[in-house]
Amino acid sequence: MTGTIMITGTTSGFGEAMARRFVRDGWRVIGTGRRAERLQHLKEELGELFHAAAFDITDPAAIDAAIGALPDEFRAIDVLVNNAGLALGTKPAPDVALDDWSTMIATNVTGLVTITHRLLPMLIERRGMIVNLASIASTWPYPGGNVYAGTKAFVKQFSLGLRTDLHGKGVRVTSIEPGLCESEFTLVRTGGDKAAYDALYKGAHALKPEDIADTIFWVATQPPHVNINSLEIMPVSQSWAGMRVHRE
Ligand code: 8X3
Repeated sequence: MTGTIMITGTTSGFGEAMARRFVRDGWRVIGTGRRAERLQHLKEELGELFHAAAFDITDPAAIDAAIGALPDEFRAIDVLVNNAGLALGTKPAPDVALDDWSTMIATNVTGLVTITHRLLPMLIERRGMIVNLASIASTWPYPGGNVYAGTKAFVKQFSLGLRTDLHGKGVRVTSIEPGLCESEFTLVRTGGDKAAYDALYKGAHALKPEDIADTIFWVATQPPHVNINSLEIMPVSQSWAGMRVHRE
């Protein structure tokens, strides 16, 4: 089984690993992201099955232009993977700059919703599929998660809501909820602090982007009557913390 898949945010991490995974099995992949050179490198590596569509997910006109400019063989999209997203910082809410919150909402929520809305008619017509990258933070609060976790709770619930509204239309929708994974995501989150990055992953045997790419490949290649609603995935080393009580 193959088809055409659009994966947002393929310039690093999960998205880049997914582009490789799907091309390996003969899918046509439209990879998106802001960093055109990184997309160009992927294009050189992956060849004719990969189309680089450089745009900023927070710019609706750029989304429209990129979709309008797709080459003929990439125009019929079967699967949309909403992977583009970011976390900025792990400071407690009172210490976070409002701009950081706004940036996360613009990408993780507004950008995701905009491109989904744009492609929905085609995905319905083609009885296609939407895979949304949520997070363990969708469900489990942790200190410093604040707005990042809020955006991911939105993504999870939006996925379930979409699936409900698409009842009977043959469109599959999945929420993928990864935990600790070693990728550029954390370098962005720490503002490029390599020492904090190294400390977080030291001895943790975190998930790798390829683990998530393999999982999403499995989800997308289930028979058409099977819908994986949601999948939460952690490394073995990660689990839940207990409740806290503050005492006066
Ligand atoms: C982020 C997951 O475990 O790094 O979506 O907070 S975790």
